[in-house]
Amino acid sequence: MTDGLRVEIDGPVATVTLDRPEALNALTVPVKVALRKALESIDADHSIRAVILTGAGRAFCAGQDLAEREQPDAAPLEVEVRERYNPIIRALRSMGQPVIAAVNGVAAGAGASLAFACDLRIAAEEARFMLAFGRIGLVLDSGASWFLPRLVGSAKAAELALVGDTVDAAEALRIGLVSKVVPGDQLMEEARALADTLAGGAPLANALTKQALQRAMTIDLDEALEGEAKLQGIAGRSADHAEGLAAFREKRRPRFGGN
Ligand code: LHQ
Repeated sequence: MTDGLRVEIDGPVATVTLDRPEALNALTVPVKVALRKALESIDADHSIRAVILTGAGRAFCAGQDLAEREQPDAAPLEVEVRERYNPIIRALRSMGQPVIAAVNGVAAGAGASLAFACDLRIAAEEARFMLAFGRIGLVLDSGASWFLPRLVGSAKAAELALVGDTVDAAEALRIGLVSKVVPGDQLMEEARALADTLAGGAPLANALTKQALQRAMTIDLDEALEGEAKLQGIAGRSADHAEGLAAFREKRRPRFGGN
């Protein structure tokens, strides 16, 4: 627990909550440092098999804390992005566990980027996404320029990034930015049910699947086919694969041990 960030571990599921509701969970240096550390330590904890990222109060995350940027000792933007934001995005992508963004309210600027970097996104009816960068004379960062065209296609990405319209939850579902929209009071229950489903899967297979899906975004079909063969070799040698086969044979649910 750090000021501005809450991490709760309940069985195989870690819930990471951005927790500065008075500032719509805007990201300060201490929160960014704590978030990076939390993600790295979750990655190293093999008892955790799924992660939920959400926000306290009525927002998911309003992006960079703009008041902090007014401080005389604020790092140059380029340094802030390279040293504070980028490592968080890399941590979300490289951690073995699947990460669900439970988008409870507005996700603006780098807050939207955080949600984009997660493996799955479900949203409350009150959620909305704002590519707020342009409104303050900045460009997309924290991976938004990379994720957005891949999530919604280049035409819609250009519209969202350049026109800067707010995308409400229904539109986010329609364009494929989120995979489910639920009433706000059911969001965490839904996120937990999804996390439990993921946590019941084979951890190594989940981690390798995450890797394969990410690599597939930047390689051609031949490389993808070869990559799948290699990863299948690794998964195929795991105890979890043997357990999956045994469970099928014995007509029972598998109990994956994570090795
Ligand atoms: C905030 C913020 C906030 C501080 C609401 N900061 N206090 C940029 C620079 C550096 C490095 C790298 O990356 C980036 C990337 C970015 O993230 S750029 C984008 C930064 N974010 C924004 O431009 C969004 C700014 N916020 C808003 O436009 C609105 O607050 C939204 C549309 C999100 C919500 O509007 P409302 O529902 O009307 O709420 P509000 O504006 O009244 O905000 C409530 C409080 O939260 C308020 O404080 P107060 O003391 O007056 O109650 C806001 O000042 C505070 N807050 N966002 N980013």
